[in-house]
Amino acid sequence: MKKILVLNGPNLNLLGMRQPEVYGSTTLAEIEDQCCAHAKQLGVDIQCKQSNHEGELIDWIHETRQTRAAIVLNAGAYTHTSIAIMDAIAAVERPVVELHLSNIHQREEFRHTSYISRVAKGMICGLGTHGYTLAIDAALRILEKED
Ligand code: CA2
Repeated sequence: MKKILVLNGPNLNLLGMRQPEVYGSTTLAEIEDQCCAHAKQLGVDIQCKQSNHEGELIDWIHETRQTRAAIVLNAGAYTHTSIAIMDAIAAVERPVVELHLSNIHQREEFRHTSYISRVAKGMICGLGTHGYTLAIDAALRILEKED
């Protein structure tokens, strides 16, 4: 069974509780439930994790060398700042699908730059929570093509 890690970065634990006009009213727990239900339909084994800490996210990316085949990643604001996460992704050589709820290109200038995009296979943004299931589909397609 294909294995996919769905990884969420800083402040995404607040989804549904603050700024619903930007990020919607769905909570992270609800998104994770949707991801699990979708994965079950596809016959994919997924694990969902969230951290507010850059080092912890990096440790989990490293662990995919032993445990996961692909990563769906919403790195939150670390998208725009973290060379360390970019380096971790490059080091583990696992396919990454980058994901954002909002359309980062329609927002402030500082959100237009993504370090993750430099090492991701592709990126989905601006489609809200639907983006997560789309990203799982994309990750699975990439893994199937690798076989
Ligand atoms: O659109 C996305 O998914 C982002 O990755 C979300 C990040 C933002 O820094 C990126 O530029 C785009 C922010 C996540 C913060 O989530 C919150 C949720 C509720 C209340 C406050 C923040």
